[in-house]
Amino acid sequence: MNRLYQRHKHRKVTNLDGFWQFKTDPGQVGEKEKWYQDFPKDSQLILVPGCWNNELGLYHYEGAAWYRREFETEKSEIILVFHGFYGSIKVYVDGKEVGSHYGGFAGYQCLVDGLAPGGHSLVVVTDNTHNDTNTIPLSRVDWFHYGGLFRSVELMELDAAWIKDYRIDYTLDGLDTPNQAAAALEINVTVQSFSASGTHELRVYLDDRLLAAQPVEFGTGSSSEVPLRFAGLSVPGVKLWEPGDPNLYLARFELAKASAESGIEDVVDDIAERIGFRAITVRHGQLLLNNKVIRLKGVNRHEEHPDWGFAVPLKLMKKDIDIIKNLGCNAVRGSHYPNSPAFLDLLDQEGILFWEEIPMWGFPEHALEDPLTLERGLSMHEQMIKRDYHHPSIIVWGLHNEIDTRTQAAYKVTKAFAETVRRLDATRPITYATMHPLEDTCLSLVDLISINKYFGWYQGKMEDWQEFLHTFKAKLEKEGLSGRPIIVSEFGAGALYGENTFEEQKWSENFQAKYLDYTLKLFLNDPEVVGTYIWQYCDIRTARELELSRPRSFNNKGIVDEYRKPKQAYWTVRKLYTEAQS
Ligand code: ADA
Repeated sequence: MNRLYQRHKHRKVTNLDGFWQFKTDPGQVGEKEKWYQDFPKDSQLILVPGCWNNELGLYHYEGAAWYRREFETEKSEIILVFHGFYGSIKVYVDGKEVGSHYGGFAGYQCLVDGLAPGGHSLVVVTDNTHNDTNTIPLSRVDWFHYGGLFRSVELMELDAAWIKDYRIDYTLDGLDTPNQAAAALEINVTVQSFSASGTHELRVYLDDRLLAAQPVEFGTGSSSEVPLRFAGLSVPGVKLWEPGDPNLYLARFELAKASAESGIEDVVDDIAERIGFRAITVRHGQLLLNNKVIRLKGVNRHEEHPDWGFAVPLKLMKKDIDIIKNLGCNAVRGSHYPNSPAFLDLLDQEGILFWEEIPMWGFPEHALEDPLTLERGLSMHEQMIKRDYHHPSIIVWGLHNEIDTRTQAAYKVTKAFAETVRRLDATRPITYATMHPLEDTCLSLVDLISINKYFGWYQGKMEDWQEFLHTFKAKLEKEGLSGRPIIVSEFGAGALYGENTFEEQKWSENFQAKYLDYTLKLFLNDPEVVGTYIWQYCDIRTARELELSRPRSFNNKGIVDEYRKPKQAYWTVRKLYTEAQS
């Protein structure tokens, strides 16, 4: 299940999940041998959504792999939606290439036109190969490069015209008086005609109440796009979205044509988007939600499970949220890539604050200097914001994680990212997670300052955190940045589930619990630290590059293990987070 509410009543959507033909292509011969026309006879069946590395015998496979199935359409214009894959994708319908895309965590929508009604063949090749210079992510990451179509695939059939794009913006007034908030909405919509002509109407509903409507004139002949703007739509008495009371509204767009003969209206297309009204601001060193100071009590979560890879089932997503809420958290960082749309819907429903970022992890200077890195990073930010802009749970965009922010190259990339993200979304603060806080040259570019550090694990002792925070704040002051709120975006220690010792030795549950008890208390008592994200929620598989420093080939810093069994630290953190004020 990909979304948790009905997005279309009129537009026909068919789920293409299930068994597809599948063949890996380690020798990269598929294109030459035209597998998109003649799929190899010796293919196997594989389940979509899924990651091929979870199939027997394919654990280590990294490279290209081909998928094939058939579909039926009644319409000539369709969209094939690939909700998630790792790396790149190329799509072929009836043996012809119809689209390609790089970066699969935010999905890909492939518009195909001119199809004859009836059955068609669909072939895709997706490739999770990485390098050390310009793939995002690079080869060296601290998670597993699971390949494949790991989220649902859908077929959407379009009528003579469709709602191509929309964006709902709002400002809020009266936040400080209980139940008196009023929203002023501005809505932009683009509709496109393939073969429609004559007068149509575009209507906007909010929870089934008609909010506004505008006529749309499509010219005759070739495909045309019409932009529409609805401004100054006021909604009094809105119920705000916040943790503990996550009120949601359903905005719905409908494109209709009045039929001259019968006078009856034909709905041509429709789409719904769930929104929440809330304001997130940074002021005087604090983070404010709906004008009230909020502390982020969070965990870092990888959307991963050893049996499913990134194809985490909805039931497990819900269980993760239950475990995280039970921990006393109000925040999750989606380390280190855009999460599944279903998980974001769950966060909206459950009132959890989310940090979303692109998978740009650990880039060294030479990779930051590569022009393709910048181009791909910018495009990934655009894809992520376009897909997820309306989720009220998302309160911050993360530009990147642990790149070499001591360098000029990082400054250039961060500045370009910051400008693009702010242009696309002026409503949310931005940040990135730095591993070089004391030498970082990019901090002035973002609204929130986020630190990843592991004193007492990789270096020094846990007590070094105190001295470090002191020195870091002095640096911020010297650079004129002392008003910026600080988040500790990663801190933690590894523990093997079941390992308990009298000694305080690394990899034991008791050491991890002690570590988090000490560090979390320190941060929760620091007025300049507005948020903490423990590294990490659950144990995860790691990439081959890091296996030797990671027992079991897992990153074991989870406070629950990979099967979500709690370690001792879970209860330590639960006590501290539950007692701390939000
Ligand atoms: C980094 C990184 C995480 C993880 C962590 C660790 O901070 O951002 O993805 O690798 O270190 O466990 O060392």
